[in-house]
Amino acid sequence: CEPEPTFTAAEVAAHASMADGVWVTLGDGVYDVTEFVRHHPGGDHILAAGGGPLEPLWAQWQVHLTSRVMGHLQPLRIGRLAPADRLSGLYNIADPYDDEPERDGRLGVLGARPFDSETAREVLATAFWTPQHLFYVRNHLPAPRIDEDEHRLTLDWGGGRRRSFSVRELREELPQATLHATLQCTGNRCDEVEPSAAGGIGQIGNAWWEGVRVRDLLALRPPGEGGDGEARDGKPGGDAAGTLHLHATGCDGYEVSIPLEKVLDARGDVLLAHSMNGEPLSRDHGAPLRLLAPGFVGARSVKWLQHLAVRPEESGSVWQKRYYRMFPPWVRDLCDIDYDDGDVPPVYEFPVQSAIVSPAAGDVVTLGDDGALEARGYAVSGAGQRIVSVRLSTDGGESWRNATLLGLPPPAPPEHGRNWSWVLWRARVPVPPGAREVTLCCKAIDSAYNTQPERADYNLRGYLSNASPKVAVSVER
Ligand code: MTE
Ligand code: MO
Repeated sequence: CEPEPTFTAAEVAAHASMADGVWVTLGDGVYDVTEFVRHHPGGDHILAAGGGPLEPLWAQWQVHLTSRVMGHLQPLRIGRLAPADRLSGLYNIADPYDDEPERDGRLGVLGARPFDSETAREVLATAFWTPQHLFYVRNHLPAPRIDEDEHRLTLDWGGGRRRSFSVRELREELPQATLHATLQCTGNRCDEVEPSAAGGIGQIGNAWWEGVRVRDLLALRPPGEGGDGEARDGKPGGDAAGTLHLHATGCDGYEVSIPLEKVLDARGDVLLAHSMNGEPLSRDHGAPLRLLAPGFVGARSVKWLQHLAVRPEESGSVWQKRYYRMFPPWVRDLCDIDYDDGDVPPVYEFPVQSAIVSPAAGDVVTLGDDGALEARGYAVSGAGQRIVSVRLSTDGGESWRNATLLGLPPPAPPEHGRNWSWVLWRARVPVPPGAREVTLCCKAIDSAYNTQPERADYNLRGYLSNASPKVAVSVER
């Protein structure tokens, strides 16, 4: 076989744009990734590494760059890097995770780098407002540290209309709104659908958020030339379905989009939040600014918000295109997914959800004199409906008992369709006489009479896992 051509670091460095071609190195290999960059949703990040080593990117994105990516890279190898240049550029890679925030030891850690955790179990069914330091944290990348005096949020309406805002302006000069809303990760309870996934019932929390309504910000549109988000010839812009999208980008590089409709809807309640439960946002929860799209999966509520843009298509980011889409049950391997297929739509709203927080599976419970056990948990509608009832059964659904709903009434009851907070609930559930083992199950029902499925269909990432919860316990009398 032919000897591989050898390239110097300088030759590689001359290929750092789409015009000149995009070359990168990894170890001793030189790769021409021009076409990959053109077609891959994460291509921009690789383009940024163009003309140089891929290792720093690798260090930062370790979870996303797996052996599968290596598989994509191998066929693109065009030669080897000159031995003298092999370590240049690598010697001073800083550990991107060496400046993570301090975290409360009571968070249930699911992943360390990036940090992924569950709300502290002890507050899950007892605190209506989840304290910020005990509220689950889900990061995809290192947590950025932002100087809020310097930070500016840019808003791009399309068509060259742009404006930027300082954090102080957003906090002090624009009308403020308060939002009561549950935030829930797309993967809450994922282990019940895909047992290999790290998860439990704690990727959820509830808080009151303060900030500026994004629709109020959008209303400040400066004059401009028209453009993407613009009505043309009386026809609205937008994708095939005429939908416009709001792209949201965080300082960590994370980006997703949401349909603009949700933001423009006066009842959509999308907030640009700067505080949580009356405290400024902590670093882990997105300081100084984050998006809060209530009723939508947590993934849409972009933290460390840096840029908002109205566009006629969905964001092309990996998180928009490859994650947070609902894979059909027959897809068993990530390699089998055709992301452009209509069978893989993005996930926005969260369906009706509930969980039994106590007892936990495997607990030995002592019955009271009434022959009943005490259960506690949470329930939330997702679509903004009110939870009207949470029912529990210990006999496989033959008989049901209503739980007492412990929702903290806000100063004014939320309007129809704008109930974004969870309710906590408590119930005493009778146990069949003589039973030594019982399976407790529950089911939440919202004001539109949506409820939870008996069983969830399989999906590869365990997303939107909301089947009627079941907890098996032993009974002591
Ligand atoms: N925003 C940025 N910039 N980076 C992220 O990694 N994670 C998302 C979302 N916003 C994320 C982000 C996901 S998947 C979830 S579930 C929520 O933030 C979690 O918010 P929290 O960490 O404040 O609980
Ligand atoms: Mo998430």
